[in-house]
Amino acid sequence: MYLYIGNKLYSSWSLRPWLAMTGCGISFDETVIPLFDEAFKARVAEVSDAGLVPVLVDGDIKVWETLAIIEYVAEKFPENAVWPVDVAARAHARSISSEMHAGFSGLRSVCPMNLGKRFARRDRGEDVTRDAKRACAIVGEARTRFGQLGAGPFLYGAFSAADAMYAPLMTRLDTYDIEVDGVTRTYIDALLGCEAFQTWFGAALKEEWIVAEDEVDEPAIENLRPHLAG
Ligand SMILES: N[C@@H](CCC(=O)N[C@@H](CS)C(=O)NCC(=O)O)C(=O)O
Repeated sequence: MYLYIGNKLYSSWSLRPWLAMTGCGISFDETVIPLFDEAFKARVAEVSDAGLVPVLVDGDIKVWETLAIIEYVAEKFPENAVWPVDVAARAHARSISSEMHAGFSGLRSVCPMNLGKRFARRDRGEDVTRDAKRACAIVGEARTRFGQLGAGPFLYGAFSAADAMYAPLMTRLDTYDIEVDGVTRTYIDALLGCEAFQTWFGAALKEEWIVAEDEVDEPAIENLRPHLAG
C-alpha cells in the first residue's frame, strides 16, 4: 500500500490517515507530494481525480478522502483495531471523527497547522473559542466514558483512528497556546508525545519547504526550524 501525502509540516489531512495507520501498526510506503509546488496537481492526478492528498493506493484500488482511507484500512486489517473494539466506543469514535471532518471551521481556518512554529496566546475570535470548547468537551466525554476501555492515555484508552482524526486539532491548540482544561492538556501531551506522532513531527521539522500560502502572518515566539528563514 502506498500513501500519498502533502508536506508533513502543514498537511493536516495527510497526518490523519498516516497517524491512524502508523499508530495502529499497519505498514505502508509513503510518498510526499509537496503542496503548492507547480508539479503538485499533475502528480496528484496520477493517483486521484479529486486532486487532493491524502490518497491511498493498494494495487488497483485507489482511495481518497481521509475517512474513506481510514475505513478501508479498518476493513482490511480487522485485527489492528483501527476503530475501538467496543461497539458504543466505536459509534462515539466514528461520530466525533465525522464531526471533525465536517466541522471545526473556526480553528481550522484561523489557525492553520504549522508544526514548525509556536505562537503567543491571544484572543483569536469567538469561532476559535467555540471550537476549542467543543474539542475539550469531546476529549472530556470520550475519556470519562471510554478512557478506561484499554490501557493507554488516548480517547478510548488504546490508540484509535479517532486520535488520529483529532491530532491536527490538538497540535493547533498546542502551538497557538489556546486555553484548554486539564483533561485536554493531559491528552494533548500524551497524543503529541506518542511515538507515531513524534516520528511524523521529526520528519516535518527536517523538511526544507516553506509554503508561503500555509504560513501565518504573525510573528512566532518559537521557530522549531531555525535553520530555515521565515
Ligand atoms: N476532504 C479531504 C481534504 C483533503 C485536503 O484538503 N488536502 C489538502 C492538503 S491538507 C490538499 O490536497 N490541498 C491541495 C490543494 O488544495 O490544491 C480529505 O478528507 O482528505
